[in-house]
This record gives sequence, structure tokens and C-alpha cells, in this order.
Amino acid sequence: PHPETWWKDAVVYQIYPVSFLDSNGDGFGDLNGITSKLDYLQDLGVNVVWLSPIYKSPLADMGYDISDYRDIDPRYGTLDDWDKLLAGLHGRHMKLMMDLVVNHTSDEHAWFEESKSSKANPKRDWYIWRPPKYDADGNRRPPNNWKAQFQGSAWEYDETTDEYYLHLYHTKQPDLNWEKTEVRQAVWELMRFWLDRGCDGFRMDVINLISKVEGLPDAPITIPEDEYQDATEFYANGPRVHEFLQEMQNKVLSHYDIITVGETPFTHSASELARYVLPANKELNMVFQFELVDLDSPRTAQRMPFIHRPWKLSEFREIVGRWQRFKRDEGFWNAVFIENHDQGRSVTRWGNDADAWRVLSAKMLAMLEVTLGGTQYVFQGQELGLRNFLRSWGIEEYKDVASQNFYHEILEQRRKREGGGDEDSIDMSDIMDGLRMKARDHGRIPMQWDATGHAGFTTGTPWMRVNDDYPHWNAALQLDDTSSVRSFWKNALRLRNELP
Ligand code: TEU
Repeated sequence: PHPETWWKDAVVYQIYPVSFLDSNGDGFGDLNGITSKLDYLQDLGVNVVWLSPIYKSPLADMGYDISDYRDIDPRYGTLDDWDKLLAGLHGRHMKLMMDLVVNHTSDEHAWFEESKSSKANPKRDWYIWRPPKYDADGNRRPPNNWKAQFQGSAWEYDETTDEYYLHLYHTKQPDLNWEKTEVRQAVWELMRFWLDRGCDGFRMDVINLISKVEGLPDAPITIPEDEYQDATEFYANGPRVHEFLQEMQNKVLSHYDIITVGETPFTHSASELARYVLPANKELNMVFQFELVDLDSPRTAQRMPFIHRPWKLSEFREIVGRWQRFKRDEGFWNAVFIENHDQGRSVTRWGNDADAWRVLSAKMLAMLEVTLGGTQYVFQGQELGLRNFLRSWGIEEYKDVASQNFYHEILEQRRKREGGGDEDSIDMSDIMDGLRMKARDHGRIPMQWDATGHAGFTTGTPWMRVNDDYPHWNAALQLDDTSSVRSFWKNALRLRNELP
């Protein structure tokens, strides 16, 4: 046990609030739903709950687009409900971790509305604005060739001031300009707002993307037929990121006894990630590295994000082993996870979810996870062995903007290549195969509580279709069954706790 670094021994349970439990019948999960399930979580052996974003948001990227950092979206409840949830957790000696999404805001955030209103506005350079470029024919073009993570250009034109703003993700997620001292101060203040209200730590969304390379140069052309190019090397682990995080440590984190985990995509280099984690650098407790969950992605993942690549057990084992041994003596600390709200279900991807193997596969993966060194993360439904929904579900069942944009961009490309024509005549089966394994939607379907309508998730109409298997695959059945996946997880977590 590590009394002074309690977060090392923690079992963190990630809740995707919109899909956890709906207490008022509007089809969206909410804070009161979560509060009513705290005994379920405590019984499982959870010490910390991490909430994906519950702040005010137009939900263009399901809450990772925040329009007010200091309020709760009415679909999820109120600040009062949040206080009750916190009290319920603290009363059970559990802690609450919030999602900190500060690489970007929503375009509906007051800061952005001011910023876009005029070039003279004091908040103009809180975001990243650039004038258009013009090609030889006089057509208006974005300032550079960077591709957004959700397809298309990373720049959006705004008529008000005849300039483009940078958005690494959705057009409704403009990137904040961290070069600006006032922006950083505003972030430190909103962090203090939640910490002073009692929150016990942060998961920091894409925190390695906050510093962009000076001059925002064009990315090299890796795929000539594509209009926009992978530019991750110009914004992942950028020039000032460690300076910014040390400032955050100094101004905010060091004043509280909390847990911090950075999400650091597009980076498989362990030595690069060590800089965020090694205690001597005074930045974060740990990061989510993606080498393992990217194993079944093709090398062209920036272009074809949701395509599945066959993988070998030997590769899987090598990655796990290497990270377990990495710089242990210098205090590198792992975040152990295999699922989250951006991933297909582990039993489907890394095991076998057919009836004959599903329980065994889910238990095997649970055993792997709990026997690794690091802070343990469990994603909602993982403890039940929930699986991906079926290949037969049509594209309209996929609610994630990343799935939708990917599908439609490819559809459009193929239609052009075939000289226009009817959408239905275009073969998209490879894309549907990919989404069936890897879409973010599979982690986002409603929790399966019991065999009543909509799996007991809601009495209304769920915001997203419930998986078909819920009548025979749900928490109620598994709680009563000592040989279930849920019971295995509970015993495994208890064992882990008893034998550190
Ligand atoms: O995700 C970061 C991220 O880049 C990926 O894991 C993402 O799922 C992938 O690029 C999609 O193609 C974080 C959040 O976890 C995710 O839900 C948000 O959409 C994203 O940041 C933007 O805030």
C-alpha cells in the first residue's frame, strides 16, 4: 500500500453519464441516476468514480464540447445534484474525479462568442485565428492543410471577421490558445472552482495537444489523393506542453491532494510520455497511453480511424510487458485500462464474444487487468462483459459524430470516384465491418441493469438503442450468480486489494 500516494492503489470506475442510468425518464442518464447506484459501485470494489463530462454542452461531441465549465447540463441535473453525488461518494469513502476538457471549448462558450465577434475583442486571441489563403484561381482556402480528427479541414471559416479558427476535433470544438497567459489563468480558476467544491482529481482530455508548433506549418503530404493531411506531429507533445503542465502543477495541483491522469493520444513513445509522468518532472500522476488499444488499428489510422487490423497475441504480450517494466525504478506509474468511451468493447476485440466463449474471455481479460501494476480503470459495463452491438445494426444506429463523419466522407469519396449516382449502389461493407469492431459507439450504449424495458436504463425513449442481448445479459442476473463476470471482477478486485 502507498498511503501518501493513495491514487496508486485506487480502482477507478469510469461513468459515461448519458448512458449510465436515467432517473427522470427523459432518455438521458443523469447525476441522480448515478447517485442511486453508489452501493452497486462500492460492492464491486470501486474507490474512485471518474465522470465523463457533465457540464453544460450542446453535445456535438457528447459533452467534450463545453459551453459552461461552471454549470451542469440540465439533461444531467444541477449543481445541487452534483453536491449530493459527491456527498454520497465521500460518505462511502469513495472519491470523485472530473473530466477536464481544456484543449478546446464549445463554439457556444461565451469566450468563443466574444472571440469571434470582432478582431478587436479582448478575447480575440483566446482562440487560434488565421486569415484565409487564396489559390491560383482565387478560391478561398484554409490557412494550412491540417486534417481534423473528425474528418475534413482542421479550420473553419467564420464570416464575421473573414478568418478561420483552428479545431483539431469537431467544427463546434474550437481550440483554445494556450500561448495566452489569460487563457491559462482562466483554466486554473475553473479547476479551483471544482477542487474547492470537493472534487478529488481530474482526467485531462487530450492534454498533450495544448501546445502547437509555432507558425502552424503545412503537414507533409503523406496521402497525395487526400485534401487534408495528418498533422499530429505539429500538435501532439508540442514545444511548450511541459512548461504549461508545470505551471498547472505549481498554480493548482500542488495545493490539493488529488489524482491526475492525462489522456495522451497519438504517442506510442514511452520516453516521450515519461516526461508527463516521472515524479521528478512534477506534472501528472499518470497518463493513458494508447499503444495497446491501437494494436488492432492499421498504420493509416489517421485516415481510416475505425478499421480493424488482425493482431497477434505475441504483439499484445510484448506491449503489456514493456510498459509494465518501463522506468519503474524512476517512479513511472501506469494507468491500466483496456476500455473507455472511445473504444469498442474488450471482450469483442481482444477476446471472443460468441456465447461459448464470452464469459471465459471476459474473465480472462479481467484477470489480466487486475494482475498488472498501475492504477486500475474499469469502464461501465466492462464488469458485466458487455459486448459490441451486432454487425446488422445500420449506420443510423451509430450516434457518434466520429462514426458518422467517417462513414459519410468515405461514401462521398466513393461516389465521386464512381462518377456520382445512387448512394445505395456503393459498397460500404468494409466500413461497416470496421465500425462494428472499433466504433466509439459500442462503449456508449445504455448500461444493461435488468431485463425490464430498455434494460432498466430508462422508462422513456433511450437516446441510443439498447443492445439486443439485455434480457439475458444484465447486472441483475449477474449479481445473483456467483459464476458471473461481475462476480469474478468483484473477487478479483478484492484479491488485488488484499495482495498488493
Ligand atoms: O479523445 C481523444 C482522441 O483523440 C481519440 O481517442 C478519439 O476517440 C479519436 O481521435 C476519434 O477518432 C478525447 C475524448 O476521449 C473523446 O471522447 C473526444 O471526442 C475527444 O478527446 C475530443 O475532446
